[in-house]
Amino acid sequence: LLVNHSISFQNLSFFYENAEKPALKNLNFDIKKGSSIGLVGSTGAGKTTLVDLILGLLEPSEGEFKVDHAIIDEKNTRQWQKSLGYVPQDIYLVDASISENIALGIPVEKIDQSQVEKCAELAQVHDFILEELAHGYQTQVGERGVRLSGGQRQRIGIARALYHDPEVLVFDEATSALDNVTEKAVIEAVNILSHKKTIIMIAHRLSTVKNCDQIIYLEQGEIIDSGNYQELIERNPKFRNMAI
Ligand code: DGT
Ligand code: MG
Repeated sequence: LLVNHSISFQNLSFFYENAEKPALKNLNFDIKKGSSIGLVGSTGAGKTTLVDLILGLLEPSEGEFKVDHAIIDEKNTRQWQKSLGYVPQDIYLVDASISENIALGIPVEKIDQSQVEKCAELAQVHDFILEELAHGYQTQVGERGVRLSGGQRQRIGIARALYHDPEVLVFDEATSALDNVTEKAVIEAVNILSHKKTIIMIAHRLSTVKNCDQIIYLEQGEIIDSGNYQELIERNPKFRNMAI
């Protein structure tokens, strides 16, 4: 159970309470272990709702969400969540050191500092921590510490998701506050890991998902097209417009 971590959605729909329209409508697709998938679509298309289903925070209203052919339910949700690394749209920093924020939930004496720094390097935030923060990894952040910018917080969030070396990485607009050069470096670093990890990347910007094996294009809760970047650019005028 939950060994290969291949994900599948079968006739999946989701309705929020009291909503007139479904937030997701009859989705069918598979994500193979070790592949990278991009989810794109305009605001309100249903991207975060889909991520919340993958994370086991929401249950399908209709149809099925399966991992390795098993429906994710109360019995296996926690087991599934342990294999996930998630970077939300907004990163929450606790009042603690940078190291504690990256190794979130680990008691200070058990933090693997070399793993913290390795993950910070992949997330392109290691140099910033060493060069710009007075006490490096021991600098206090959060409400009572140093204030970090949106892009700095995002990179801490990415390092945090990498710390536990998860099988599956889920990025919800996780690089939206980064400049193009930094975003490209983060994505390249993450793609190096992707031969063994499954990567699910949500984005507004097409450049973020350009190198994904498969891109799913959502509009008003429905998949209106899917394929790799080149295929979609060639056949889908709406997708082409997003690229401009
Ligand atoms: P974004 O983050 O602005 O790019 O938009 P998405 O693609 O992440 O959209 P999402 O999944 O947040 O919303 C999809 C639809 O569901 C949209 O019509 C708003 C609606 N919706 C989202 N969250 C809730 C909620 O908690 N309650 C209700 N009633 N509707 C919600
Ligand atoms: Mg969203």
